[in-house]
Amino acid sequence: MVQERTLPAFEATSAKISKEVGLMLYEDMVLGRLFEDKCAEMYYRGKMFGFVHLYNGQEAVATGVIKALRPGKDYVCSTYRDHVHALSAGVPARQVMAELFGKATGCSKGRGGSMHLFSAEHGLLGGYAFVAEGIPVATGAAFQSKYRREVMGDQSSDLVSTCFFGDGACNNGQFFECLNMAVLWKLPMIYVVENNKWAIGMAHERATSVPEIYKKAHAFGMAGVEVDGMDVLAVRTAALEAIERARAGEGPTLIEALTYRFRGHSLADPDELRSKEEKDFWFTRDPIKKLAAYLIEQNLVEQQELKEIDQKIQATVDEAVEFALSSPEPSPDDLYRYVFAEDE
Ligand SMILES: Cc1ncc(C[n+]2csc(CCOP(=O)(O)OP(=O)(O)O)c2C)c(N)n1
Repeated sequence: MVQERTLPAFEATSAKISKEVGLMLYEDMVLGRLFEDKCAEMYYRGKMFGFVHLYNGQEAVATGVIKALRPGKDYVCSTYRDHVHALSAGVPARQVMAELFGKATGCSKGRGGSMHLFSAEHGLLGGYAFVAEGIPVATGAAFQSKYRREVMGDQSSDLVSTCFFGDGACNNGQFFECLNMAVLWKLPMIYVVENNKWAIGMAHERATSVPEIYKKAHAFGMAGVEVDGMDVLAVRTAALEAIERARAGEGPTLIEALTYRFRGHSLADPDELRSKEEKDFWFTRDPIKKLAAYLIEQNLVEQQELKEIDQKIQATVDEAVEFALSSPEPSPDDLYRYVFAEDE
């Protein structure tokens, strides 16, 4: 096991969250967790096809960043590990589940599946199967946002673009090219590296010359911060600062969130390469338990309220499965629909 990085210090009370915000963050993380636990069950029951990559353990990153954005306006761009980003962006659980089942009622009309969730309505620019593929897409979205305001005079164009990707993506050329352009043009862009220490079976330190990814931002003159990716309040605080910077026209930020996936790379991965010692270490940092403990300790909520949220979310997830199961398959007559943008 590689020596764990020392987490940056963060005082939770400095986030000054209200009960309402605390419960909103808790609910969103529980939705991500329970939704994906159900995905695993459905995958092994043969309801989903192809690869399915779960996000269990990393929920504080999606929730901390996306719930700080303006829902349905700002952009969210993901990878093949995209279910929870879609849920945090507001895509209804039933539409995400139906997409995983390949049904016509899915958010990508059953054409995308697990790795290609998309929703224009929710600002979700897509899940992408190629490593680092979303980085130029999100950077382009940030460029058009700025271009509309500054060149076309649309003052209402102040959208911020966020892009989530893994540590493995940071050794890809697109990452460096986009960082350069984003700083050069001061784009309203937030790059969120979810450093979960592994790229399938490749340990980050074995493949990377400077393992502290946030430092690479500094080479471009970009703000780069590291954050405890298992602490939703720390992530939210870093995200709010980055969003403010982006909207003020002061350019992009790179946030490196130190996190961990609780399951194998995909549901087809027996997860034999990571040591038990390492996994046990990270299980104790479960972001949902951490937030629950904080909310109770601060007397913001009672255990019973959290339990009721858990039950409500479980019902939402169960309903999503019912919806997906009873939804129709895409019709062969529609094979050529949605190929061009003007097709509705
Ligand atoms: C361009 C490209 N090369 C290789 C792959 C095969 N591949 C799929 S996932 C993955 C690991 C990526 O790891 P990371 O970026 O750290 O993200 P994580 O899976 O940890 O979320 C690789 C190499 C791919 N999908 N795309």
